[in-house]
Amino acid sequence: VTTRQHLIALLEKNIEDYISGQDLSTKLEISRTAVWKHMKELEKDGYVIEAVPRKGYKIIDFPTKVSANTLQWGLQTNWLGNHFIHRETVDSTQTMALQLASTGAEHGTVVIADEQTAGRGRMQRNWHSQKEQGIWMSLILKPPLLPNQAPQVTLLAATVLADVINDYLKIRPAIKWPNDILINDKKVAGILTEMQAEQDQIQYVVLGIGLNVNQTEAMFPTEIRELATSLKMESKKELNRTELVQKILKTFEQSYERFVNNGFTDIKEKWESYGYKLGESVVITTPKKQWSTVLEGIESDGALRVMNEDGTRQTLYSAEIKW
Ligand code: BTX
Repeated sequence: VTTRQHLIALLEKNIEDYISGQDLSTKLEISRTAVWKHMKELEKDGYVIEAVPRKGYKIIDFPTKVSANTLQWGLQTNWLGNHFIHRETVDSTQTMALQLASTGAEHGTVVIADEQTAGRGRMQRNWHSQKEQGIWMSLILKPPLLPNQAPQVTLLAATVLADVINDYLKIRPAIKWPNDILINDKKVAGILTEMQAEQDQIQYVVLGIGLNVNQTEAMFPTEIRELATSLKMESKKELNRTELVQKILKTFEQSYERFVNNGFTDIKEKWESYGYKLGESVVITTPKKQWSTVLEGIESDGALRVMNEDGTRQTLYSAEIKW
């Protein structure tokens, strides 16, 4: 814990009251001038601090601006986000994280940006990442898994996002196979997993999460206006991105640890409880044929399980689905 983090913790604990410069100086073991300098730094990060002679200091308002500091204060994780890299603008947090991972960035490193100029989706598609309106972040993970288990990390991330939205906004989202998060049939988040592996071991996974938070409809480009939504559009509430990132990381860390210790069963069950159109009939197209089938669930390797009209079961690793 740095002095700054300690200071913030003390101020937050005393939110109703002033805490004197002397008190802070004793508890932090720094001079009163140093306390004052720290306050000036906090103000630069967007904290509004009131200083009253003979009473002391008090936080009046918290930053809305996201920074590595604000993200770390109040973060309740053990290892995820211990190393935070925040940029106002990048081409893609995914590209940056892959670069960092290839040069040895540690497990749990989080790269996050206010804006991406070339956000990426799957298969060279692009991901629209409006400045300061969403969460655009990539997690560097080194899971003790075989390369063919990597899709499980994507499914895990989808359940985490769904849980956070469900708990925080009391809106139950759906997970559309393989990895879209939908609210009222519109896409609110996407997940992109990329990895580096040797034959029998994953070296690292870079898990990209794009979550639309405070966009209004007009902020989306016309091509995606019909299919995209944001948490604000669905909940009618402006949301604090820092708080949301912290909730996602906390929930992710807990879920990831359960997964590593106990395996995939719980996640599979949870995924299926959010699964979009499970039990319903859809039309599937593969390069060879097109047919109508019922979605049943997922397999532990992330494949989609369907039940055909003739009663046969089938697992699909990739398919074009008409929803
Ligand atoms: P995807 O290929 O499933 O989705 C991409 C498609 O979704 C696009 O072709 C477009 O139709 C639609 N789309 C684009 N932007 C948005 C948006 N903001 N909201 C809803 N729909 C949209 C999903 O790929 C994976 C996206 C991962 C994004 C994260 S952000 C942090 C990290 N960095 C990075 O470059 N990518 C990941």
